[in-house]
Amino acid sequence: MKHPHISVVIPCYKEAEVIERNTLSVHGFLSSRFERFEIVVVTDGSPDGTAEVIERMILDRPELGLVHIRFDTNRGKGAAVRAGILGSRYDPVLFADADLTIPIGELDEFMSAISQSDLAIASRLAPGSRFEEPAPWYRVLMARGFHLLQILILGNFEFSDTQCGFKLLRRSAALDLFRDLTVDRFAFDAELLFLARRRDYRVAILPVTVKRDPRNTNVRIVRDPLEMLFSLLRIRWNSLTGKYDRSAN
Ligand SMILES: Nc1nc2c(ncn2[C@@H]2O[C@H](COP(=O)(O)OP(=O)(O)O)[C@@H](O)[C@H]2O)c(=O)[nH]1
Ligand SMILES: [Mg+2]
Repeated sequence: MKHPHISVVIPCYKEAEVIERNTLSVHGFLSSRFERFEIVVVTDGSPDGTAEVIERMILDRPELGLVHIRFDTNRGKGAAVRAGILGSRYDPVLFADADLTIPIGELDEFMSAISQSDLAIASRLAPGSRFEEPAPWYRVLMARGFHLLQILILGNFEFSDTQCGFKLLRRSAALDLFRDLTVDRFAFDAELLFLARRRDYRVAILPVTVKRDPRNTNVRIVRDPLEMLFSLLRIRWNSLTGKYDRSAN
């Protein structure tokens, strides 16, 4: 039996080469598992024509029902995912990286997990995760370093891999959390999980298969870690100054 519905948000920056193929494969998978679904692609001024590829797909293949949220200038992955989630329709909501380094087939396990939790997040460090090819040593170092900073600054002992781009959320939790997120770039996942824990959401951590990523990353190895450190400090500051307290509604 098929699941009733889902929204899938895909942030895209410099993905012109892979986005058509990958969107089609996500579409094929969702068609086999869900009665209704939408794929929300969010672009923000990629210099390689990513947005134009999506626009052409929408014209050539209207039956795919792609939704394109398009910004003209770069805002960052966090801002893109936030816009996609807040602009989506269905419950639950998945956000997934455009390069499909976590294959969309993993969603089956996540759908089972979400029946018992509010968020189901992929962790490359969870027992049972498999790498098709080992990650480069400097990325492993960056990931470990980022977790250490999160322990020190946010007291996050629980989530060792906050950054994996494959997270499924119940719609109510997604709206409640994303409405209050402030980080526009890569550290938004750390803010999401910090807030999820603070608000006592149930988070399932799932192992995944990690595919080889054949192309270059958007992560810059000096600038982004620095920027992410400042984001963590800002999250701590926001928390101390009551910015994450729920507004009365
Ligand atoms: N819209 C948008 N998407 C982004 C941005 N930066 C990264 N992404 C997307 O976020 C996902 C992860 O980025 P990627 O470069 O693959 O990072 P990595 O997998 O950690 O090396 C991919 O789908 C990217 O296209 C951005 O500034 N804007
Ligand atoms: Mg990637």
